[in-house]
Order: sequence, then structure tokens, then C-alpha cells
Amino acid sequence: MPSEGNIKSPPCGWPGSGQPPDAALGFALPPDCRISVIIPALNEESSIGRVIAEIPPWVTEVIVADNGSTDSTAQVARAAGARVAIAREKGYGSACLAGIAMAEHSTIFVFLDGDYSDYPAQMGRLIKPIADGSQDMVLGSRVIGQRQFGAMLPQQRLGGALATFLIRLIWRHRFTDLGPFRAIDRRALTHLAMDDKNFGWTIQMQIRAIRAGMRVWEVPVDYRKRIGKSKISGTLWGVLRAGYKIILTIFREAARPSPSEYRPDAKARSLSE
Ligand SMILES: Nc1nc2c(ncn2[C@@H]2O[C@H](COP(=O)(O)OP(=O)(O)OP(=O)(O)O)[C@@H](O)[C@H]2O)c(=O)[nH]1
Ligand SMILES: [Mg+2]
Repeated sequence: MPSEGNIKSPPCGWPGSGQPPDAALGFALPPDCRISVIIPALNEESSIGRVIAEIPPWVTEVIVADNGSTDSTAQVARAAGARVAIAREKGYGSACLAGIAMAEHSTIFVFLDGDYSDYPAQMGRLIKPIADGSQDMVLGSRVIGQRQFGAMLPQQRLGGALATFLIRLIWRHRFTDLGPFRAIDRRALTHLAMDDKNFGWTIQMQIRAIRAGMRVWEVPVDYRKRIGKSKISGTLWGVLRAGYKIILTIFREAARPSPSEYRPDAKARSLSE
């Protein structure tokens, strides 16, 4: 069971900067829209507070998904106002699943990393196409966004290019990135029946979404150098494990029967400015 942080029920509006709920958004969120931000984090005590502080005030709740941090990540996250989900199993995907299980009331999920490399303030561009009902999933692409020098290591770019090339070859869909910063409608996410427990998580979500015929969109997001110690791309062992898992996930998904077609019941609506 995931454990709760200091917020017992989803608050109405993220207590960020004290601005009106959607001041920085540029459009009014539909009244039934509840946004949960899920941040997988493993030993990110030096960055997690800064990530949470930059999350826009119109977000409903922030859930930090931890599974085995030996530092004060959970305490720092709670002090910054987030709930903390503790997954029993290790791994990035397990953490995301624990966060999803805790976000019982949300209508839109946003995922981003806890190392301060994504820009939480850019979240609005991921949310809008989902809130207006025109897309089911929106991916933040670092490849079409601005990257700080050294933020994306050559092995990350090469791995991403190879994986997206294989997806294009097999499923004829052109992604530019497998980036962690993304948003998805709750019904779409449920339809995907996500079950990858570690580094296959992001690519599994992308492959299943296109195979189910979901409306998937990419928007540019910027990327900066992480704070703290890398778990994946900054170590040889991490790169080998993640690379192997990503390629394995592509072939595993290809061997599975296609998921049933997803039919969103939401109609596109125009959002007032
Ligand atoms: N809960 C949890 N989080 C994890 C796990 N592995 C990685 N993370 C988190 O997932 C995010 C991505 O991991 P990173 O170490 O930044 O990996 P990366 O982005 O490929 O590599 P960098 O270039 O070092 O940023 C970070 O917020 C990590 O703390 C895990 O096993 N459990
Ligand atoms: Mg990172």
C-alpha cells in the first residue's frame, strides 16, 4: 500500500505562488479537471524541493513516488507539500504505478523526473491539448526543445534515436524522444494497462498508445543539467541496463497482440482564454 504524505485528500488547487488557480496557464481549466503530477524519485533530496516549488499553482496534487531512497527525499518532498507514495518493488515503473494508485481522483496525469532536469513551469503546453479533449497523450520532446549544453548525454541521444527509429520501422509512427515529461488522460492511461516495472516504462507507454490508436502529440520542452547523482544515463551500468531494457520492451511489445482500439468519449471543447 502506498503511504500518504501530509495531504489526506486532494487539495483544491496546488498551494504554489498564491496566484489564482490558472493564472499562468493562459486558459481556464474545465471545472472537472483534476491534475496529479507524479515524480519518480530515488535519492533526490538535493533537487526534489526545487522541482516541487516550480510546479504551477493550478495543479491539484503532487505525488513523489519513492521506493528505497536512503536519503531524506521523502521528508523533503512532504515538507514541500507533496504526498509520498512508497512502492514495495524497486524500479522507475514500479514507482510510477504506486503514484498512479495514490492519485485516485485525478483526470489527467503528468509525469516528470525529480532531478530538476525538466521545467515544471512548461506543464501548461502538455495539459492544454488534453484538457480541451483534442489529444489523449502529450509528450514533451527534448529533441525539439532547447537543451542546456551537457544536459542530454550522447548515449541518451543515441539510445533515443535508435529506439524511435525502431518504432518508426515497426509501427510507422514518428516519435522524436522518449522523454519523461508527459501528460495523459486518465481513461487513456487505464486503457494502456501499464505494467513495466523499470526503464521500459516510457517506451511501453508510447508503443501501447500508438497501437491502441490514441491521439498522441509532441510538444517541445527544455532540458537542463540534473542536480545530484545520475541513476541511469550517467553511469555505464545504468546505460547498459536501460538500453537493454528499452530494446527488449520494443520486441516484447511487438510480440504482443495489438491492444484494443481506444475510443475516447471526450469531445473536443474550446477552452476560454
Ligand atoms: N522511485 C524511483 N525513482 C527512480 C528509480 N530510478 C530512477 N529514478 C528516478 O527517475 C528519474 C530519472 O532518473 P535519472 O537518474 O535522472 O536518469 P536519467 O534522466 O536517465 O539520467 P541523468 O542524465 O542522470 O539525469 C529521477 O527522478 C530518479 O530519481 C527507481 O528505481 N525508483
Ligand atoms: Mg535525469
